[in-house]
Amino acid sequence: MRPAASRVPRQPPPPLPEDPAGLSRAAVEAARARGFAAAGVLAASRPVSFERYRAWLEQGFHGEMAYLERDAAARMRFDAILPFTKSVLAVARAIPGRGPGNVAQYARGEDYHRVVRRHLKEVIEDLRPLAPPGSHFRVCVDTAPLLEREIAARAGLGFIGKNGLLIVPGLGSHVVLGEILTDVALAPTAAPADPGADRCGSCTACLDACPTQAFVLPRVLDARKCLSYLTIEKHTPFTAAEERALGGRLFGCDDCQDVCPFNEARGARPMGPAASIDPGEVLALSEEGFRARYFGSAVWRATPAGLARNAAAALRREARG
Ligand code: B12
Ligand code: SF4
Ligand code: SF4
Repeated sequence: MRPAASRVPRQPPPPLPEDPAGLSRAAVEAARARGFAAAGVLAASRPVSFERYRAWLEQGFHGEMAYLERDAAARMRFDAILPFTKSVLAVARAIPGRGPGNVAQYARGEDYHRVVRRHLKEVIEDLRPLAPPGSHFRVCVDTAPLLEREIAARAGLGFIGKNGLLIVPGLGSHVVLGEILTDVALAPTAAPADPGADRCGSCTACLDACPTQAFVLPRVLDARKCLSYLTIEKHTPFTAAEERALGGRLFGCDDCQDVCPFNEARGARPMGPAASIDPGEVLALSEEGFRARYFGSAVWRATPAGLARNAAAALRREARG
């Protein structure tokens, strides 16, 4: 496959802004005003966790997620996504709903990719009149070849817990991440002295609670064992052991977050909309029915066949009692 960079037109970079610090503050304020719980600016530089990423792939921990291997090298340089990238505005958005259910909390309600993208585009519209003429911006949410948790940690949004997730102090890990890449040189916001610092102390609750013991080490996940991977990203049939481990889940898993003490400030997040999918209804859905029901929801990613496989496994579990 051709590198993504060769498909991106190389426009000339814009002139330097007159007030990089003021523009950076405006970017963070705009993100806050558009509902992001945390925001920060990072100067675009080589990622520090790329070697870790490559080692993870070499172990085969990514399983069937071939796209992570295919576009691995693009994660080395932001220019593969936006030519002359100088700065990144990193944001975290709280997941609105909580409560039990067979669908992970981030996937309830409108697809977060759409929500984050929409609000980041509004942030760009807020910034454009303040930025030098000829500035370029690019919104990314989850699917671009970026190491999003590293970016968020280095931009000062929070730290990475032993469950591998970005934890925003005072809010917890139930956040989704997004970025605006720009060729404007914004002043970086205060960065943590050590973005990889361990703030979990002696706690190991997430590692102990994982139903499949998917963590090889703190922060190192064998995704092939993770129920989120099995229900969403794996497309081949389940083995008997995998099916047993699912425990009736239809989409994703929250166990390594539910036990985390940093998620205890729950007042910040109200109870959310319907949290469970009826497996019997899923099996009755045609492809058209799946589209009508799940287009615009994160559940769409599971595909009709994948969700039906998960539903059939949940029904077999119910039948076993
Ligand atoms: C592939 C993927 C998965 C895979 C693999 C998960 C994994 N841990 O890598 C599967 C399908 C299993 C998965 C599951 C989930 N995912 Co996911 N996933 C991704 C994706 C697309 C890529 C992740 C990746 O690159 N992994 C590769 C390996 C090497 O990562 P790693 O070993 O954890 O190391 C990284 C960090 O820990 C960090 N890091 C580690 N050490 C250090 C040290 C320093 C100094 C620094 C700076 C950084 C750093 O940098 C590394 C590279 O980024 C990202 C989006 C993105 N583009 O980044 C979302 C993302 C990580 N997922 C997300 C979510 C919400 C989930 C789930 C919670 C969903 C659910 N409820 O079912 C679960 C959580 C499982 C878990 N505990 O990790 C969110 C996480 C938000 C957050 N608070 O951090 C992301 C960021 C998507 C988004 N835009 O919001 N996911
Ligand atoms: S999402 Fe579930 S299966 Fe995956 S690591 Fe966390 S607790 Fe384990
Ligand atoms: S459960 Fe404990 S070890 Fe895991 S991320 Fe939270 S504080 Fe860290």
